[in-house]
Amino acid sequence: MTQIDEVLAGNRRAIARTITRVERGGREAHTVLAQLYPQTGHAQLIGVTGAPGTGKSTLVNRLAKAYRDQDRTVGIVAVDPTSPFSGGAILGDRVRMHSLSGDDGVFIRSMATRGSLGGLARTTRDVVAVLDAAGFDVVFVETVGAGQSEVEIADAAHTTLVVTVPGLGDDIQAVKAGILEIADVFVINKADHPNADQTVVQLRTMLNMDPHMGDWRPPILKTIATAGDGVPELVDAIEEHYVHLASTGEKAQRDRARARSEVLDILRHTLLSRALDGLPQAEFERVIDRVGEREMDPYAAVEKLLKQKVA
Ligand SMILES: Nc1nc2c(ncn2[C@@H]2O[C@H](COP(=O)(O)OP(=O)(O)OP(=O)(O)O)[C@@H](O)[C@H]2O)c(=O)[nH]1
Ligand SMILES: [Mg+2]
Repeated sequence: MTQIDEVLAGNRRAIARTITRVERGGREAHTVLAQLYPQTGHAQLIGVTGAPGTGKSTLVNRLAKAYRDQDRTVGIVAVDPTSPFSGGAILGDRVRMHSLSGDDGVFIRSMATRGSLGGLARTTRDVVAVLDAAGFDVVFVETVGAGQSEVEIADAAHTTLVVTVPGLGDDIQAVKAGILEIADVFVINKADHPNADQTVVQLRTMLNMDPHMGDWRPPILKTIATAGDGVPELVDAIEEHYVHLASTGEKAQRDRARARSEVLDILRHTLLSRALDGLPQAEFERVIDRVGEREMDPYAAVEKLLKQKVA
């Protein structure tokens, strides 16, 4: 059996090794993906994003258990996490009885490689593709909602959960980061803290003012991830959104949009690396210096670099 066959058969060691190969990027990663890609497209992809410490991992642990209770297998990709996945250990006893660790139906992978070769969003998608091909029914991608790549990652999901906590500050930040637009479901976690209801009202007001709202109105749900409160309702909301996507044809649209942005993304990286390939670093730095000194404008610099490349 080749390693690819073993991945398709769900062999955990093969999956782990293949993810490592994919993360390294380059030609070898491309070969792996070429073989796996035809087998992807079956997993339900759920993005979970939000400010640091809002309880995303705790929530994903809970959601994963809920899906396991439905006999669905779960892959989890945590991008650049500051707090590790517990595998269920920090959760209550009731849950610990069937914690995630040791469950063959769950595969957890943390990606600490910020600024990886092909870009974080690129690598994350490839890792998700491995888990998809390996047959996991549901794949969660947890990202700290801050920058463009996080938005891109969330964009690649069927359903994106935006997690906030009670308090106005975070909500304003969420809006600033452009995260409001990507939310299919809002989660106000840590609803055991005061002002949760107030936050719901504030968020609803903001949503009602949003002119871009389509025919899906993102629900706002309160959860206490540590206790599991609100998690069944959250699962229902995710499933409702997934059914909505399928029944309105939006799923096909999103899948196509995802294919387009993937191809454009790879094209961009490929063109850039071709343009820089074989160009001496010193030469590149010299041009940058001249732009810095205002001896050359940045457009002229690019023309010069491209010409040097041809010469
Ligand atoms: N009071 C309370 N604490 C919570 C709740 N959910 C999570 N926490 C706690 O908040 C802390 C952060 O939780 P994580 O799940 O690691 O949060 P995260 O968003 O994944 O954090 P990063 O990955 O570091 O951005 C932990 O100490 C959790 O136990 C909740 O509903 N209520
Ligand atoms: Mg986390």
